[in-house]
Parts: sequence; C-alpha cells; structure tokens
Amino acid sequence: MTKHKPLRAWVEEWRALCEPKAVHWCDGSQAEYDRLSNEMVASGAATRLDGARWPNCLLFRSDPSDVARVEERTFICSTIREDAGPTNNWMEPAEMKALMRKSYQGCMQGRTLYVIPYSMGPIGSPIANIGVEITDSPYVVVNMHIMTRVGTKVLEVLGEHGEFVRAMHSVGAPLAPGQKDVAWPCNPDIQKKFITHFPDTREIWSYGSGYGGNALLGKKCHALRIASVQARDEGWLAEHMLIIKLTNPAGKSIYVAAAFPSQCGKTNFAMMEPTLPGWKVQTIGDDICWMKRAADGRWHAINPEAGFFGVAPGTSLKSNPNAMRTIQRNTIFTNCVLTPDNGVWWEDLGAPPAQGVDWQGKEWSPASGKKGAHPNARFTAPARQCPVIAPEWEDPAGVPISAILFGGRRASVVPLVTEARDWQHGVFMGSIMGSEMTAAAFGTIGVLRRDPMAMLPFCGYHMGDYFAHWLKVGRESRAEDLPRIYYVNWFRKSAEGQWLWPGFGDNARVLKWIFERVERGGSAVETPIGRLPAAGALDFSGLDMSAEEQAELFSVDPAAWRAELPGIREHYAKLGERLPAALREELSALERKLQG
Ligand code: SAT
Ligand code: MN
Repeated sequence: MTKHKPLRAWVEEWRALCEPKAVHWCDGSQAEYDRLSNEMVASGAATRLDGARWPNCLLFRSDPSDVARVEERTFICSTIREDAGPTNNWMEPAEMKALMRKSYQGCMQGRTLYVIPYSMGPIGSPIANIGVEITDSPYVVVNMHIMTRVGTKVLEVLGEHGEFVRAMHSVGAPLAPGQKDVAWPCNPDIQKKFITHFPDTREIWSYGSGYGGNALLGKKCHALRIASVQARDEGWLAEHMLIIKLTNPAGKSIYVAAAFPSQCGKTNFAMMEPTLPGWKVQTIGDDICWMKRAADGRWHAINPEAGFFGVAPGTSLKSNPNAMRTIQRNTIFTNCVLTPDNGVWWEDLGAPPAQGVDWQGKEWSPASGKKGAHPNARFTAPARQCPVIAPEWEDPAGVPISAILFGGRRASVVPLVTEARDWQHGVFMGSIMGSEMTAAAFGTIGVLRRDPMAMLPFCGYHMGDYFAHWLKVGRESRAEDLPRIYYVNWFRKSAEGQWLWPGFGDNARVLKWIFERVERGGSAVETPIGRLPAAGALDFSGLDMSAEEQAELFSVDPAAWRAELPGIREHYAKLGERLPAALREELSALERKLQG
C-alpha cells in the first residue's frame, strides 16, 4: 500500500460511506487483469471470445439504460457559477456534494471497492498527471488497465506528498445479502445518474453509470474537463485532439494534432494509410492531446491515454485496417454482436453472421432488419498493439506540434482546407467550428451543431475564458514556435449531392500541402476566410477528378459565407460577456472582407 496519508484518508472516508465488503488496491499487473476477467466470465458479466481468433478478448453487454455518456447529467460544479459558463450544467458544490453523498451512502454494499492509482501520460513525464479512481466496477478496473497506466509504479511516483486528482465512481447498485448480481449493474434511473466535476478542488464524483466516459474517469472527466482547468491555471493546453506523425518520402517528419467533433472519423484519421506513395502517417493518439511549452519554446504534446476506446460500428478493414489489426487480441468489446463461433460483429464490419446474439443478449439475425450492435458499441484496446503506433508515442518529453487541424462535417460552404493567417485567426476558426449531425443522439440530423474546438461537452470552465486562454497562449509564444492552424472539411458535396472528396487515405493529400506550408514551401492564395492552396498546389495525382470538381472543393462563395454570419453571431451571443473582444474583431473583419 502507500505511505501517502491524504490518499489513505481519502480512501478510508469513502469506504466508511459506501460500506463495501472489501477494499482492493490495484497493482496494475497482468495477474490482476486476468483474475478480474476470469471472475467476470464466471459470474456471467462477460463472455470470453474464441481464444484462437480473439485471444484474451472479452465481450460485455451493458444495461439498455446505460449505453453512452450522459451530457444532461454532467455537471461542472465550480465555486462561482459564472466560471462554469453557459455551456455547462452547474450546481453549487456543497449542495451537489450533500445530494450525492446521500446516493453514495451504502452504495457499495456486497461489492468490492477498488482503488486504481493511474497516470495520464507516461509515468513520470513532466506533462503527465496522476489520478486515483475509486470504483465498485471490475469492468472499470480492466478498462482502466488498458486506457491508462495503472498501479504500484504510479504510487511510487506519487510518493508521500504528491498531488492527485480524486476520482470517485460507483455504479450505484448495492447488493443485499444473498442478492444475485446482474450482468451490468448500474442505476437505470437517468435522474439518479451524476457525472460531476469540482474543478476548483480537482475532484470527480460519478454515480449510477458504468459506461465509457461516465465511468472510466481518467478519460473525458480527468484528461479533458479537470485538465482543461489545470491547463488554464498553469499555462498549457488540454485538448480533444488526435496526434499523428507525418513523414514525407524524404524521411522528414512533423507532428500534427487535430480536433474533430464526434462522427467525423477521428480514429480513422489517426491511423490513416496514405494513398500518396512514400508518405507515412503514424499514430501518437486518437482522442486527447496535452500540450506544454518546452524549453525550446515549442509546444510539445503527449497522448495522456494508453489505449483506444473506439466506436466499433463502421470500423472495418476498409475504413480503418490498422484499428482492425489493433483489436485482434487483449481487447474488451462492449455492446457488439456475439457470433455463433464466439467472435464479435458489428454493422459495416463485413458480411454479417447468419445469426448471433445482439447487444441486448437476444437471439438476432440480419434478416430481422434490426441493428445487432448498439451504434455506440465500443472496443477498448491497448495503443501499443496498433501496427502504426509511432515509436516515440510514449516519449515523456512529448512531440513538437507543427500544425493543428480543426474541422467538422459540412455539406456546403466550407472548403477542403483553409490556413489561418495567424494564431488569433486560427483561434477564431476553432471557436466557430461546427458539424452537421448524422445521429439523432446529438441533435436533429443535418442540423449544424457548433462545437468549438470539439470541446463543447468537455471544457471544464467558461467557453469564453477558454478562448481567452488560447489567445493568451498565442501572445506568450513567438509566432515561429506556435503550430500553424488549419480548418478542414472532408464532407463537402456537389450541387447534385455527391461527395466531392474521397476522404480516408486521400486526406494525406491535404496533409502533404500542410507539410509543405509548415516547411515554408507550398503556395497559397489569400481569400476572405483565410489562405487556400494555390492552383496546382494540392496533389490531385492519380485521382479521377475534373477541374470543375477540384475548383468546387476550394470555392469560397461570399454570399454563402455572408449567410453564415448570423449563426456565428448567435453562437457568440450565447457565450456572453466573456467572449474575448479579439474574436468579435475577427468576426467583424471577416464581415468586412466578405463585403469587398
Ligand atoms: O464515452 S467516451 O466519453 O469515452 C467517448 C465519447 O463519448 O466521446
Ligand atoms: Mn472523443
């Protein structure tokens, strides 16, 4: 155990309140992972997949009430209400704590309380950050084993006095003496679920859900919501971005970070196989990026995670062969179809099995016309298994970022790629980011949802202050040390409704232009919205595209852009007084340029 007295006292406090039958301090070992896996298979909570084709893989099925993050039950309980801003739910911290303590009272009866010391980032890296999660879910423990670095080594770094984020989790399903457990314990009443953050005291309290970001507290709760506040206070950036290494045919590499909202193919992009001969993309991370200014003045990034928690449906050898190769072993599947030969399947994976067991545990066949996997079914897989993981992905010093991409799904108006004139203009681009919805869960299909820097559900403080922090980062760095900023849109359609851009591995063509720009080559033209590739500057070689189609990808229609302005103004108005004046000025400047 640990000599860290405040940590021991914190665990003891929760033990007394939650009344578990036992306490287990996780050491992070393979033996621990195997023991918990076997226990869950024995209890019926998990199915072990075929050992030859899916070695050491498990399948779980969640309760139908517990299938995704619950944004409406997610709270930022800052001491001062205004600090949470208009985009977050808020409650006064003491009031929230009193309310939640009632739920936590006796909530672990009949269960084991697990203590998970974890590091977000390579253990001991100056960019990494330690947390400790308490949970009563062994499913959470094995997932945290994959998604973070867990165990004794973390306690060693923490020492006797180290700071850590306090992350408390319970599925909210106590067992009475003799009561049989269910496969997926949770509190099915949505009103009883809480995903709460206390940013001022670096605490997370989660209750009632066992799924994904609600329960694996190192991920969105710690690495984004709490870390964004730490980053603001300490002068760094905690972002919802993938990180890749891009290498040209001459062997020169740069590192690129990219923020896309959900359903824009972030994991696919992070593991892309470029169609351009000689170009190489390797993965550093697929979801979260922590960036700090290093001694050389440049912004160095780490992936704080150790695994991928990816959406299974849509993942295939066609859309993401490297993800498919990553998830062949040591992987946890949740809410996928179980096939008769003890494998897993999901929509768009390829030919479906004639029959199987769906995510709700019912007999299923493709002929039923119903989906077999839940649309938010997931795989949890170790990042080190990714065949294109960059060798330096665990470098404690991080990798220097040369370019940041923002983007969303837009059928019209927004060109394939636009370069920001400078950092402030790039922050403006990120602040107005939006994507058209493809799943009803996030809003009406086809409707534009503004999701600044893809941080809308993940920023732990006022979005206006968040933009101000980005601007401050720019003011405090030399221009040549800052990453260049780009806005991309892979999803533009022709007037006839056809995709204009093939996407996937062909996105490397856009990366090539960005590489050349960063290296001070690559020509560009000024437009009212920023710089676009000059004629002939984007490599279309080998693509069957007419000159008209190419032109359409890059067209900037002032009238269509003028029609965007009221929506942007409305979006800014919602953020209120704290919206930085510099961004209002950028908006006015855009307006003026579009008149001219
Ligand atoms: O469930 S997670 O928050 O980890 C993934 C997501 O919903 O973005
Ligand atoms: Mn994400």
